[in-house]
Amino acid sequence: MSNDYRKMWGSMGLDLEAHDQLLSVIPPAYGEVYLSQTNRPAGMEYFDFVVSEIHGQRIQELQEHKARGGKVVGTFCVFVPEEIIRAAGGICIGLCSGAEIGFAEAEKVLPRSICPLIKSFMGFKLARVCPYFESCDMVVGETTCDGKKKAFEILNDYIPVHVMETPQMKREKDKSLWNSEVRELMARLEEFTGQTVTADSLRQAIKEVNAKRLALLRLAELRQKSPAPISGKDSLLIEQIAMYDDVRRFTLKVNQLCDELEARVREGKGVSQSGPRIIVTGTPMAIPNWKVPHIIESSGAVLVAEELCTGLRYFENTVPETGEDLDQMLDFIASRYLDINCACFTPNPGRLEKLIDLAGEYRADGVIHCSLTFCDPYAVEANRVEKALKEKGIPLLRIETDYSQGDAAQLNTRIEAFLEMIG
Ligand code: BJ8
Repeated sequence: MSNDYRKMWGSMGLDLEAHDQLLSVIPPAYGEVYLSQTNRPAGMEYFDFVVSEIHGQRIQELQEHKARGGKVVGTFCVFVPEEIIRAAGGICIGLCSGAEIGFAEAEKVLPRSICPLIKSFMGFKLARVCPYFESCDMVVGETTCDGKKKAFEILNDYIPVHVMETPQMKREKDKSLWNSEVRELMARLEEFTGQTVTADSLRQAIKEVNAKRLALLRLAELRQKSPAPISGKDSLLIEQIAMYDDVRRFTLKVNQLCDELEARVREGKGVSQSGPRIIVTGTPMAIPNWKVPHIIESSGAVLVAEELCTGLRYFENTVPETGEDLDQMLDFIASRYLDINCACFTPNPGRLEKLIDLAGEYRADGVIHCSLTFCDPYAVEANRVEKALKEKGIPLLRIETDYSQGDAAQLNTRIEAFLEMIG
């Protein structure tokens, strides 16, 4: 890191010793997974810098925003409308929850057998190791899966949590419920930040967040080319950084990278020419969870798309910019978010249709369904995914994993066998 941030971390109440441990694991892991890649686009330099400053520059920006009276709002799900947080003057941070550090603390308040993503967010808060979490003034949660919904009750003992009731189905009455939840969130944020959301502030926020999503979509679509001009690991990293970086700067950097990738496509340059093209689908892969993509690409395949919430589900839809007044904009926002194909919905045919379309558009040779251990919605829905893909003749491998490296060798063997099978 370019500066010494210890004073800042100390003033935020971080457990500096535990935090040192966390920071000491990132550079070697990043070096092995990312910096060892060859032929990377020059535009990745910005994203490497963001990781090198992971608890530095961006945290300083958040602290400066707070010093000016602004609020920072943490989220754990792509269902939380970031446009509204921005329009109310807040900064929205997708909290990562992708590492095991803090599990021992988390297990004091949670069962051991719970999804690692939930254990991770509780652990980060209780162990005071995440400066993003410590920068947050409130968290907006949701009632997507049972584990998260109940964990938010506990988290509320440590930080104010507003929970949005996300419907489990997509009928008209569910849409009405969601519309009212979106409006309630706006009222709660206005009260919390002291800023009224106006038609102008919301319109501006919609435009900025749309621009970010469109830049990510542009990047994704470039990966339909063969050879793909960028690795899946690099793309995933960018999708992970999208959750917390400054929106305008991030959008600019992704678009600059895409300009470079377009030139690579014209020159026929890219990653692996001959390896199988793989789509990964399932539960989110929060930073620094790169285990499965690293195994896939180290085995000679190229990851061409992520049907994940740290992937296409986050940016494939935008909010129409034609809303004439606040009310219509809120309706458009509600409807855009309800289109997300999370396995917490029943039934969830949109995800299956999307996967089949993606396999064609990205010329995928196979799909890897990857769910976190103890995640019932995705583990059960894997059956529907398998059935739908089988009917279309698309090969699928199902895996379940957590944040440890304990199963890496076994996953490696299974993934290599799958890749060999699909040729
Ligand atoms: S929209 S996928 S981000 S809920 S992995 S905590 S589901 S037990 S993360 Fe998710 Fe929103 Fe859906 Fe996306 Fe529960 Fe499963 Fe854990 Fe999960």
